[in-house]
Amino acid sequence: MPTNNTMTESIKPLKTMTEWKLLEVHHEKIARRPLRDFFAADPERGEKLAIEAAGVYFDYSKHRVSEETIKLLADLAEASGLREKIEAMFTGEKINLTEGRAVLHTALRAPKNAAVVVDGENVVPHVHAVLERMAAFADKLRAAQWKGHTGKTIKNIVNIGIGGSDLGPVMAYEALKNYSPRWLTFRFVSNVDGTDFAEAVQGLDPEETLFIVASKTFTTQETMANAETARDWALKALKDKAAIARHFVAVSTNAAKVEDFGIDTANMFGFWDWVGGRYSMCSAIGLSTMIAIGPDNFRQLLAGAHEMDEHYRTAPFERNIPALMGLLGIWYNNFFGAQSVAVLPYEQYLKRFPAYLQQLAMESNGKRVTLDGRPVDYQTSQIYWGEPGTNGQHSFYQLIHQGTKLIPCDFIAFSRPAHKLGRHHDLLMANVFAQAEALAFGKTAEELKAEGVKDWLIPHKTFEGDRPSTTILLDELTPAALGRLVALYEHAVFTQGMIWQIGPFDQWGVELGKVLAGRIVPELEAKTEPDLKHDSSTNALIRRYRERR
Ligand code: G6Q
Repeated sequence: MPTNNTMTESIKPLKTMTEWKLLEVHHEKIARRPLRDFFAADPERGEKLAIEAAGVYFDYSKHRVSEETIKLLADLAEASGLREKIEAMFTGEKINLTEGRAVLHTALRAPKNAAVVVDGENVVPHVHAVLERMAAFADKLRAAQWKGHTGKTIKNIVNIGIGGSDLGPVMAYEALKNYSPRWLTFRFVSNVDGTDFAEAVQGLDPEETLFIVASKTFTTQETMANAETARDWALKALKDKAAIARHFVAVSTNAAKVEDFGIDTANMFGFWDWVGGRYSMCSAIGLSTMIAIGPDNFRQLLAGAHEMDEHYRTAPFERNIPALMGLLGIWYNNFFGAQSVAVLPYEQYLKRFPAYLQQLAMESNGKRVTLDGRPVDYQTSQIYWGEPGTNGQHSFYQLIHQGTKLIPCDFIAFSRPAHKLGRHHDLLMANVFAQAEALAFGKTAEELKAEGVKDWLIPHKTFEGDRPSTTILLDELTPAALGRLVALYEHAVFTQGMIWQIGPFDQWGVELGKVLAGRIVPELEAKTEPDLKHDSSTNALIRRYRERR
């Protein structure tokens, strides 16, 4: 294991830390105190337990916490070396220990005059050089000046990528669709299931279609299969290999593989090993986003993220939005035993935000050993899930209100609508405020009785309340606002990983399945009956598939 690293400096096992034990004692004391009580005791709680920074209003007053809880959580963060670890990340220390890499998604949105040194080199000028090349390319496309092989204007952009090379770009495109010129069509292909490709190119004219092959490694099975199918699809119509140069560009760190595929490296946009897949939407992986919203708006997105980065790096933990978001997650996950977090955007354009967040949080913190290899004796990442409001209210909210599970919620909303349409926005916002209110304060048997509800119905109609939630309010869903939100969650995830003493930047857990699939492919494709050596279940499934396909 690497030594002399801020990540491995002698930190005591989490549960033996004084700060942890104090939180356990404190939890015993306040866990059963109703939120109604907290609010009655302090008429200003709703304003006191809220932070406004980096363009985000973060109301955490409807959490089962006192000011002392926040202090104790902040103490835990300090004692865990979070301050030093944030600095280590921002300054390019190789904190991704198991892969020996720096972790510098923050450098992707650093201003031009900043300096972040990795292996003796300032990476910021490289970041800006790529951004400028991306901008020149995006401008050309947006000005209808990028022509296909037969001279027709490119109107369709198909991004091929998976995981980190897909979820961020899809989410950002959907979130900021309203900023894109509608004569350009954007589609995204990720799944190796042929349905994904077939549907993505439905109705598209190959002469007007450009593929972005987005893959950090340029070896990912799904992406390469889709890219090859795309090449066949394009060449079938264009009938000339020279067409590839006008219809394919690549985003990758692997120039050799890009060249092997047949893409001119002049049409390749690079990034670096210090950008993790799920942290890459601010890098060239965001090329589709930049084409959709334009270079200036893309820079706004980066500026918004940078604003949140600076807030995270400098604000004291008790007033630090990402740190608090992470710590509140720990409070419920590790002290109340809550297993999940519901992310509920009251903005239809954020419909893919929960899916994006699932990878960010669960691939980062879904780990069972500490950085120095000890099995953890506490819970790590929560399960993230969610759907936009108000739709979810007519489906799974029942369980959050009256079920047996404790599910802390993140409500995300905007003061100004993307579309001013009659009363729609007031109705939407009334719902988000009402849900947080209902979850927190519920409805008591006495209140129901006073309303004349029959005795036998009272248990069914009672809402216990004390369901915690955060309300995250921004002014408007702009590119900058999206950047702020993304950085907020990235840093909340980092905060938790650091407290849990795990490594948030690797993903060894996705490897085994890939290796096994690689072994099974030739067994499925074999002309003669293969000699299967799996367990009896896998053998039988393979045989049945071969017989019936
Ligand atoms: C993300 C993961 C993973 C990765 C994909 C795609 O953090 O590493 O989701 O982004 O496996 O990888 P490539 O970009 O190399 O194709």
